[in-house]
Amino acid sequence: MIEQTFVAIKPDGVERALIGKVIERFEQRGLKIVAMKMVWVDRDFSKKHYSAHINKPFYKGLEDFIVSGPVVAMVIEGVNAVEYTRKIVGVTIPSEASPGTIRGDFAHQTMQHADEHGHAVVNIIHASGNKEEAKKEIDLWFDAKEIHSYKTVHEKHTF
Ligand code: FUP
Repeated sequence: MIEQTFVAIKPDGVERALIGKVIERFEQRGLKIVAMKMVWVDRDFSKKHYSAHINKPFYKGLEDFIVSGPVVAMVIEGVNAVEYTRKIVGVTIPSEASPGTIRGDFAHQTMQHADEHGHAVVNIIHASGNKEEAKKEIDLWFDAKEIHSYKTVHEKHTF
């Protein structure tokens, strides 16, 4: 099943100059980037994106973090793209993310450390958790005209 999912390289990933390395992880797996832009979101937008978390104790720190610098937003397309993208990203808390995943290779923070310092878990990247979230987030971040339909060289030459 060809799906589209939403990914954003968060301010820590952008500031650490990991944009290229993160994008490479998706490209090397054969997933296709069909939309991409750099956006510096404001607090209103953060509340829309993280609407499910607004009433949670960690929301304030999460909002402070996501508005602290620009993010690179993408729509990624491929077979089972929602699930594979989450696999490539790794679990939420870097200290628990497996080596080989983006969070497991480029971050190491624990939830306890973040809580003790009153800030969000800094984990490089966001990826939609399921198909419904992917649709909601793609619609929130991108206009339909910003999402492109094209064939990769593999599609052109092998099908
Ligand atoms: P994920 O789906 O992996 O992005 O994680 P969640 O939707 O559960 O959480 C959204 C963001 O909130 C995560 F990137 C990390 C952050 N968070 C905290 O900072 N503290 C918490 O206790 C839980 C989540």
